[in-house]
Amino acid sequence: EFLRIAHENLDPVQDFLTNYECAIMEIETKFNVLNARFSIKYDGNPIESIHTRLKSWDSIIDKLNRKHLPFSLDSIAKNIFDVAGVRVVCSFVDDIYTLADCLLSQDDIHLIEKKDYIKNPKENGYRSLHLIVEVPIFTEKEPKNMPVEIQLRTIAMDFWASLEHKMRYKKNLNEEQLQRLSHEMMYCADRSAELDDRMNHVHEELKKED
Ligand code: 0O2
Repeated sequence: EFLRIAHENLDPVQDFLTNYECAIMEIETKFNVLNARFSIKYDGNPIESIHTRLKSWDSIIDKLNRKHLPFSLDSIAKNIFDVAGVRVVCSFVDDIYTLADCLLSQDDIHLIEKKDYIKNPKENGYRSLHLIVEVPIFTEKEPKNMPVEIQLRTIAMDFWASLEHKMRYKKNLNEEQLQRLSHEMMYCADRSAELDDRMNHVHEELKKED
């Protein structure tokens, strides 16, 4: 409650959240630069689209609640790593790893955590490469290292995740529907992974012919 009021009345929260917005801009620019570089080198853009989001204040509070963490800006800074979120959607699986490697090799990027749900999909079939990185932002006072959650996925993985997200938030599904649809989504995840692999191979072969 204290923080809800703070959010409405005081500058520090605004100031705090703006730092995350700046970190999003830094990361988005890095991907745009990589996309532009790759497009001259390899004839074709590896990135289909980039989506960014600043976690809503309500979701931040919910997450603190869920994790039984203290309510303070300090606690958010120390414990919540997905306040800044960048999602990068590619056509081909190989491009995901190339982009991730290029980003992580940059001097100002520090990897905090990597979760490879492509090599190790979640039980429900979810696939994406998740990185939590720290990037410096240069404020009027001093540089600050800010965490950003990056999700890299193919178009097919993104398509699947948005439908699964819809299903997850449909609260009035009965047990039978939920089981049946989850099973169906598992099937779709397998088929779409196979499609991604096969398209990736075709793309690889075409690149060799260039
Ligand atoms: P939103 O609205 O996307 O931000 P934690 O972040 O600590 O709560 P965890 O499991 O450590 O949880 O994080 P993880 O696995 O890296 O996943 C976090 C985000 O990945 C989620 O954010 C989703 O965006 C996405 N994600 C992970 N698993 C699934 C899944 O099974 N289905 C779909 N559709 N998306 C998934 P949030 O917090 O859910 O929300």
